[in-house]
Amino acid sequence: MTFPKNFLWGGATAANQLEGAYLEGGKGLNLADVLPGGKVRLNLLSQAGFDFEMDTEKYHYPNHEGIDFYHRYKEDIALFAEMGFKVFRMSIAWSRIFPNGDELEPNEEGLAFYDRVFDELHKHGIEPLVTIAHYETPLHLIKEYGGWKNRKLVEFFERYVRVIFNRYKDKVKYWLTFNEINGATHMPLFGLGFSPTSEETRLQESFQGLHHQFVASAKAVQLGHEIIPGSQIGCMLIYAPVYAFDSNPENVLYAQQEARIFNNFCGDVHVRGEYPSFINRYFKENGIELNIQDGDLELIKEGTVDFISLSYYMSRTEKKNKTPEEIGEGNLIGGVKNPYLKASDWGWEIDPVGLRIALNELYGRYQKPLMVVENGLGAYDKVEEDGSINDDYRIEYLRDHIKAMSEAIEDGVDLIGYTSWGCIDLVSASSGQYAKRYGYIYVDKHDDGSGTLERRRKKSFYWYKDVIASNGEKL
Ligand code: BGP
Repeated sequence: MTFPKNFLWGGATAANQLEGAYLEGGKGLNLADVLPGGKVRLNLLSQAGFDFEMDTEKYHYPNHEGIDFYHRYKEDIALFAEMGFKVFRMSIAWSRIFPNGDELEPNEEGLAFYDRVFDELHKHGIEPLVTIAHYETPLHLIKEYGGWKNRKLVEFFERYVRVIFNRYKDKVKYWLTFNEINGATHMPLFGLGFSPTSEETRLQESFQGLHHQFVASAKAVQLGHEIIPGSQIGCMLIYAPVYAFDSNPENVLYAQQEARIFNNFCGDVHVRGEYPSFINRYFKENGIELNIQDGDLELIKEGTVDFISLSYYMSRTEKKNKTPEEIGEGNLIGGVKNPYLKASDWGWEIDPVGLRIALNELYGRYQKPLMVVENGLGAYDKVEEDGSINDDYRIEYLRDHIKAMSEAIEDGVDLIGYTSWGCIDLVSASSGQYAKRYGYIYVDKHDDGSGTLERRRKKSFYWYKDVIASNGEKL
């Protein structure tokens, strides 16, 4: 295997999915706090007009407790260190720093919490990689301002970013602006913090929201470079190579068009610093008109990212005229079933070769360093009578994807790190379940609310430790 000497091996999480303590330390409510758990979440997420009130009689809200990382971070970080992590991807919950999002002064208790976490990481020689916005827009900004549809959020975000850069300038070098920014048109609620007014307005509202995030991201890159010399600020894309279902040129063209909108558009703006030419026709055909203010395009040009990070879970196979029956079940971004691929228990198609393709596409397009900051298998785990968890399926999945990364490096791709998703079991974002587990570390917590929250090392824990120790040689 070929991994560079200082390759950043580690794991990834997000505040709302593991911290819990949702009302402690002066934290305000955020989007994740009002998303019910269980399969109902996915349906609610994709419908227009989502109701942001909590109904605790009817639903439960797993993100309120998460896996209680807020109180157990020392134990968890010690386990990451035992595996040999070089880097730990986490997010800062905006509403811990600005409980409502629009205050002038930050919440000291929230700031102090992340100081403790970063100090603990450094104590173990682990570099933090921080996502600034990971599906956790403060609820007040959603209810009062309509989320990222509203230009005001650029200003609030800038204030938040300035505060955290100044506070953590000696502790955090690697930053990511918006998690999976390009997923926004599919699920605006997650990334943009609003539910579309109607199906008809979804695209218009989402692209306007994206424009605000591009401006905010560029501003963050500029501020980061100013406040933290030597900082590395990246974008974050959910990347799914798009295959044509067959060699019918109509399908090939369609696959290419879908890939441009989904995979390339946001990357082009973040990395090249300009709206790509292909988007004009798409905007025209879909009746999208952006409100772009003076200076926005210049700012976007000046605030391009230092590296590109991506989540990779699956590829997507496309056909121009697909029937509803052909649409792959569980594939979040549409597409038809690929006859060559098996799927996870949640219907996500497993395709390690697709990761090699993704890395080559991205590096070929931008020639910027890449980091895979999410990848993994959500699966049901079983605790044996002797307490062991033999997750060979997860090891196999990760091994195949790590091999694919090694091949991409051989192909010439500049890949600098890998943080697999959910290195410790946590609440699933799309399904709101504990049962969908990704971790090397098992957490005794279940969807009916039961469980001691005790941590246990799975078989994959020992496997990943060896992978890191051998710099990817021992798979
Ligand atoms: C990504 C998100 C993560 C995460 C992961 C796995 O889209 O950035 O927050 O949860 O997917 O998805 P899920 O939890 O739905 O299985």
